[in-house]
Amino acid sequence: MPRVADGNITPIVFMEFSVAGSSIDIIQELSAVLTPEQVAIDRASLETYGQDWTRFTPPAPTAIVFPRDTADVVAVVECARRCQFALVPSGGRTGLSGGACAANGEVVVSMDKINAISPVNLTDRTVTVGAGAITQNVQQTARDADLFYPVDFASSGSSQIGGNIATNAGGINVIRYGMTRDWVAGLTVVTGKGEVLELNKGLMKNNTGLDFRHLFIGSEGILGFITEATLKLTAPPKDPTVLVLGLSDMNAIMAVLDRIQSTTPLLAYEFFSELAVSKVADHAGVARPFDTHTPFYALVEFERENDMTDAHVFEAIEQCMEEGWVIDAVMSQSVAQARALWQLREDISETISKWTPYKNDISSTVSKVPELLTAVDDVVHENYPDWEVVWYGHIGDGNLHLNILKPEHLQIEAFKARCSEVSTDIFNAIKTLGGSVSAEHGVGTLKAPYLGYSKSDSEIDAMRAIKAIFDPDGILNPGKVFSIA
Ligand code: 2HG
Ligand code: ZN
Repeated sequence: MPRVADGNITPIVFMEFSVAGSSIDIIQELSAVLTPEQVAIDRASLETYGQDWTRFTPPAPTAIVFPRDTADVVAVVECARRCQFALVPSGGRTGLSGGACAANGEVVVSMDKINAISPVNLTDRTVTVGAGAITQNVQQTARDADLFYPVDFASSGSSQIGGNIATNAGGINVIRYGMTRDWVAGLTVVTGKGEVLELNKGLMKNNTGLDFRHLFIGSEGILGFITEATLKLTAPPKDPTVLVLGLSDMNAIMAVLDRIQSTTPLLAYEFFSELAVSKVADHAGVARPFDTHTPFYALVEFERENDMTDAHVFEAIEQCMEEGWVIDAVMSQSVAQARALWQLREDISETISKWTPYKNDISSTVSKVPELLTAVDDVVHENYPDWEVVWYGHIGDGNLHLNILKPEHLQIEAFKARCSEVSTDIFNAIKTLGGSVSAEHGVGTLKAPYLGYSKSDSEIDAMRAIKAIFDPDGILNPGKVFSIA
């Protein structure tokens, strides 16, 4: 059972877990502050809601609660403070860093029932949604109003807005539209003290000192629960068109990006390796873009802004072919074809999940990406020359996804142990280049031991002190972001 840390200001260290009362007391208390129907303790719910997509820690929550509104969340937080048990926020649980896992008897707070989507405000160009609203439903609501919510990724059919905000989700359009942070105009949050904060209230201009909205965005549930958000919307892109290019080598990836971007603003610039293509072709039935096999592929998406766009793009591709950077190319002629080409990229993560990959989600500035990729690839290949390494990612914004596939003969624990032997070499390479150990998936539990490779001691101390202000009893998502000492 979880015992939460004392209310010291800093540092907060979550050493061990036990609770003052028994789990039966906790369930009774929760059923009293909510209703018994809002508290689940059946095995299926505990297993489902006790983990995210990392599947690295066995789920072991005490109970799952389903608040219906902000007031319910306040009631749960007050109950947790009074009875001293820990809470784990839960959205669509599509996270890949273990941020929503409950492995130590915590109570999981699911946002599933706080999922209302208000009508779009056409004047403000915003939409206000409950934290549990599914990303795809929000995107559709915007589309129905001839507007666009541009944050998008493969898991948008099940991820929830609250989770996206709590992890500052990125995805495939960051090169053009930025991260989730750029689309949040207002937030309602419940802190670990049970206070309700209305942050920025949907305003476009609001220079009144510190903007706490940005503290809660990307805070991974360690400061409070996001219960509602007002999101900015924009005009949809005109006739998005997709190109898939077969590339000669890694250096060509950046050269091609520079050349195309010099005339045409891009909506997306993604890359993936030949091994990634062979996996989605062989195991997900996705059609190859063309017969030619090349070491790397780039997926380019652009909007047809005017009559000159196609001419500019064709000219760029021709030059890239003359330079020997592009070996083969295909361009979508319809929305359906564009979707089919996107599958080559978007189906990779799910397809390779059956090899329980060791994942890393890393970044550098865009210009340093080739150096980063070479340095990390060298570390991995020196140590595991025979292992399959699948590279892909949002290379146009500097974000690489490294997935090392588990060889069939190796047990999962042995595989994890072998991989963690190279983690420090990988993270040292990232640190040397001034990159990040978590580009878009968050820190959670998996990257917590490595936070120091991307943040200084002073920054981490300040983060702990800020947590202590909003969560003095340390009841919120213990063991996430900060390593357990
Ligand atoms: C993607 O870009 C996701 O497909 C998942 O961020 C990345 O599975 C991964 O490593
Ligand atoms: Zn990604």
